[in-house]
Amino acid sequence: MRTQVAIIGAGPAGLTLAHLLRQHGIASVVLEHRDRAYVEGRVRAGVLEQGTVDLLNELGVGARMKREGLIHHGFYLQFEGECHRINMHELTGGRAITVYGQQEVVKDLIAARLAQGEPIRFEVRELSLHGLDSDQPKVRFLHAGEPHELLCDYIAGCDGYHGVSRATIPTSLLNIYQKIYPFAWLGILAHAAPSSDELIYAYHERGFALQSMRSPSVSRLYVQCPLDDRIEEWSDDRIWSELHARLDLNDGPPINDGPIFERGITAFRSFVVEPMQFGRLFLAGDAAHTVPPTGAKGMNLAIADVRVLGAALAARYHEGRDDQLRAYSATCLRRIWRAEHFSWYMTSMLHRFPDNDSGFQNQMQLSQLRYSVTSRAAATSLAENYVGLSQV
Ligand code: RFL
Ligand code: PHB
Repeated sequence: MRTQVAIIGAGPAGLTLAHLLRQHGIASVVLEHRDRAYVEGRVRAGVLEQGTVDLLNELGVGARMKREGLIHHGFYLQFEGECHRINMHELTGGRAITVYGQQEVVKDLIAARLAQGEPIRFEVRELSLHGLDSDQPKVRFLHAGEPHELLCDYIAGCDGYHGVSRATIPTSLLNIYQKIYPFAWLGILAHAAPSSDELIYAYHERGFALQSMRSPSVSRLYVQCPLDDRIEEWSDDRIWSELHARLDLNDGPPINDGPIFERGITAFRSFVVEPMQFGRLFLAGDAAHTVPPTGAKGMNLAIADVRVLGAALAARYHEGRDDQLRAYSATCLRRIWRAEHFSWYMTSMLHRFPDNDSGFQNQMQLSQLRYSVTSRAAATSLAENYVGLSQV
């Protein structure tokens, strides 16, 4: 078997890259460890930056997103018993975000790829990468129990934080930066109408909480919880009472309860690997970097990486130039470090830190929150990072 670009992983990064390459007439094969239903059912991100929405539309996969996605022009910061709106639209010259579930994006990308008759191999096993520093790299894997070898020119490692691509690069060649946070998020999906038409990020003495949504009848809600909590320790009653305690205000509508149909606990990690390339292997998305979800940047960064990679590969195949491929890592890392900072900053401002004995940290957070909602300069900085910067 031979292709031009072997893509490891059918998450947002790998699938978007496959569509970008096809647009440039470049052949690729997507190899995915899980089955289709698992990949399409994995509940994660919900906030798409304008740049992500524009790219999905350019690729011709945006029709359902246009119909079902919710366009938000602002979000709320809630603290000290009051809710304050950050008017992103006004502060950023008309930009907005779209609330549309990551698994819906993934479903749309898979359906369009299969309708084009292009290959995605699900349920590949024991995948390994070879000859990365030669000009004929290969991918070996098992599919339906049979061994296969895929020859290619380049490999895109889009296999997420736990994938094999990054692990194949000799660690002595990589700089790794990381920060672990001392808390997690418990996230749910519930059949309940969101009580607010925009997202609410709440700083509360019991811990952070977030009200987001997937549709006018489905709420996506998160509460900060201890790092080692297990999901079985959280009954439905406990989840709702914690959400009410942190999100309800005296003078506003309480959040709406409803049947919970999805729940999970997510640990927080800031992680960057540098460079994002080894020979003919290019890393993209969570394979190369992760952010805590507070800034809603992970999927947007994954898609921003493959936009750069797709253009660099097109320049290589159609103009014989490899300058963009050589600059790939440095180009992406500018945006990645900006998003790392913003995600760390939002996380630090909005959560309760367990080792906060003196209360000094709380005072810093409250002061920063008050500044964010009273100074136009501070609000603009927050808003332009949240909607996504076009220049980094
Ligand atoms: P993914 O989505 O992890 O996809 C990687 C794919 O590779 C497959 N794979 C392999 N395939 C073959 N062989 C192997 N050896 C393989 N190992 C793994 C996996 O099965 C998988 O299908 O990575 P990608 O494409 O880089 O996308 C990254 C995003 O998924 C991630 O950054 C976001 O979900 C982060 N995130 C958010 N991002 C946003 O932009 N906005 C948000 O609002 C947002 N909220 C969130 C989030 C992540 C969360 N969790 C659960 C981590 C909220 C949460 C709760
Ligand atoms: C979500 O809707 O899942 C979501 C929204 C905002 C975030 C993180 C997750 O910051």
